[in-house]
Amino acid sequence: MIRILVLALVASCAVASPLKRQTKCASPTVRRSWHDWKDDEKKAYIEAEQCILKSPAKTNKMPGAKTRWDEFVSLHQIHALQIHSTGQFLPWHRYFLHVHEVLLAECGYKGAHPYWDEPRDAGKFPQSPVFDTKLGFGGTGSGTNACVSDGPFKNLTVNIGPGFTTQPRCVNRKITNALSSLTNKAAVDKAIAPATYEEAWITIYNGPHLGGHMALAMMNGDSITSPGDPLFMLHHGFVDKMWWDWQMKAPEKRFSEMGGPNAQDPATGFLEFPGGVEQESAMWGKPTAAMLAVTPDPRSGDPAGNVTLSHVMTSLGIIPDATVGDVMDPSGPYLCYTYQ
Ligand SMILES: *[C@@H]1O[C@H](CO)[C@@H](O)[C@H](O)[C@H]1NC(C)=O
Ligand SMILES: *[C@@H]1O[C@H](CO)[C@@H](O)[C@H](O)[C@H]1NC(C)=O
Ligand SMILES: [Cu+2]
Repeated sequence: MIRILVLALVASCAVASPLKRQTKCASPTVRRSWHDWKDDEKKAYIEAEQCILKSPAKTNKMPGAKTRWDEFVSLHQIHALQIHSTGQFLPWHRYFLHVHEVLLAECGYKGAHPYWDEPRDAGKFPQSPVFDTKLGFGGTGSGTNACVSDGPFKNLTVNIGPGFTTQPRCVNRKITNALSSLTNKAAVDKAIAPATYEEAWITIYNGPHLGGHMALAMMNGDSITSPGDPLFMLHHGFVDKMWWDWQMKAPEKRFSEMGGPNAQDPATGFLEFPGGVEQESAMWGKPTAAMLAVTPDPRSGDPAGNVTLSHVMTSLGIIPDATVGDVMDPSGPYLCYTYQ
């Protein structure tokens, strides 16, 4: 039933969406590491990001969102307690990057989504081309708020966060190179070693995913609104690639293997923090009534407490909803990309 509703929604939205839902993936786009991009490719991507940051909000559903970028960050804020430390972690962030692809397309961008092959720079993050001030994201922030003060994203305002608040603040980050080895090849190999999805989402989550977040402290390392920093998209491109690399070790099985809880266990909350949901809320507050009013049921589409392929993911109207099944194989008709 849900499936039929989703398909109907897709059909009705197909004309408005810049990326139409296809029935076949004939020529997948290729996601490459930022290291391997040509200058003009980097320039086109950065300009599209700047465009999203400056475009006015469109859906008017996200509390506190003033720009298109804010709406995107708000989507993550609203879902924060069901997409971290849960089985939804990998499929939801894969869908989230697809929402980002659509926003890039709205700004005229025609290239592929990037990722950052972090193992190449582990142990020497500050030297990475990712932090270039012209063809990158600028470096570590400066001043008391660690505002990014060089490069294409200096002096830009994000209205979503910190935590569950909506207060204007600068794009900020703080690089701690000593932590960057947490994303090295040995760490990645370990993260993608487990035999089952139920183990692998946890080793990816706790391993290089958290390691990169700690080494970069994007938006004050805020678990709720870190996508405010455009660099998040390169880091999560890398996280998505780790899932893909794990899947590609046994594609016939792993493009349909799903599991893990669909909501945080209130007693545990975020795996990376002590205490449960209630105690952790001291760090970032609680979702406001306006946020709760648009927060989907974490079980949507699942028969019980674990994530299944029929789990429905929503972007609250930015793009049509999709199921976890839709995003399992990136080179399938819904996403149509591959990694190099
Ligand atoms: C930074 O942004 C503020 C507010 O948008 C603006 O008034 C100011 O001129 C900008 N500063 C620089 C150096 O661009
Ligand atoms: C969720 O998955 C775990 C691990 O396989 C299992 O033990 C548990 O019974 C499942 N819970 C539900 C409600 O299906
Ligand atoms: Cu996230």
